[in-house]
Amino acid sequence: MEFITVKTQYKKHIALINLNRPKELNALNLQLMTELKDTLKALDEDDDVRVIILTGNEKAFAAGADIKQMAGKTAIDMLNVDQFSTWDQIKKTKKPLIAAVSGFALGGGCELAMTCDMIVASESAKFGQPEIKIGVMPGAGGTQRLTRAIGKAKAMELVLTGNFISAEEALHYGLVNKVVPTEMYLEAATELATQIAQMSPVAAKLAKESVNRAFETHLDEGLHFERKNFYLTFASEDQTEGMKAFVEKRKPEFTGK
Ligand code: CO8
Repeated sequence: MEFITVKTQYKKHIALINLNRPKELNALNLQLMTELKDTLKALDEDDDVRVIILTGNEKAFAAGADIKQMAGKTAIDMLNVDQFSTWDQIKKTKKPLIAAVSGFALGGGCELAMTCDMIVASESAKFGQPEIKIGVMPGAGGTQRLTRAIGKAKAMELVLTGNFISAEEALHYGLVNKVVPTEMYLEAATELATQIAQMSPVAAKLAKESVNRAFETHLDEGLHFERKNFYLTFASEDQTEGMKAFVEKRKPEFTGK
């Protein structure tokens, strides 16, 4: 792979993916996105991996889709390339996916962070949807996920002005889970991942799916969906182990079965 690096066992049960086009501020070209999609699919199928962290570098998580690659394209070129099937596949990742963001998370970069389940940000992180400044608009979920995350007023402002918000503002608006000093953002994401990696992987997948359903359906259907997944956890050895361990006053040993 040319544009990402992967550590499958970065820490116990935790995989780390690094976007790695530093000179271009990790601009998301088609090849990078395909590499990312394939990697996430492989990690999703790897039983030793329970949580995935996606990060860039200190200066940039990703400064957006690759403008140079898109500059000469027509609408039909864009339609034929169908890059969004790649994004759709990334959205299907079943395991918890944490974005560790420092520096720029702009345009497609902000959209990619929002496609993850949680965002841990360094205090130098900057989020924005600046597509309007180059005559287009968000296309990989920015108008939808940003609006759901931070509300209509602020999302509209960011999408229509292209202004960036700081990590602290992103925290205030509920876009990110926490903000930490820049030298600690990966460590903080790893701490969060470590906590989740100790839980039942079966329950984590079903719970993630259920939380995401809250954004895709109305309440009754969401509650129904949640109930089915709750019942399903009782088909796992992890449920037996988790409850037995509680009764026996010991730490559970989850296996993902
Ligand atoms: N695409 C391609 N190259 C980029 C991008 C980008 N998005 N961002 C930065 N680069 C390149 C620069 O061209 C420059 O390259 P070179 O050294 O060859 O000139 C290098 O990265 C460093 O960038 P700068 O010199 O500009 O660095 P600064 O620190 O001065 O500025 C900024 C940093 C503010 C982030 C600035 O680079 C910038 O404004 N970048 C563009 C941000 C942007 O508009 N993003 C949105 C892109 S459109 C988009 O994401 C649409 C998503 C739609 C769906 C997704 C489909 C895949």
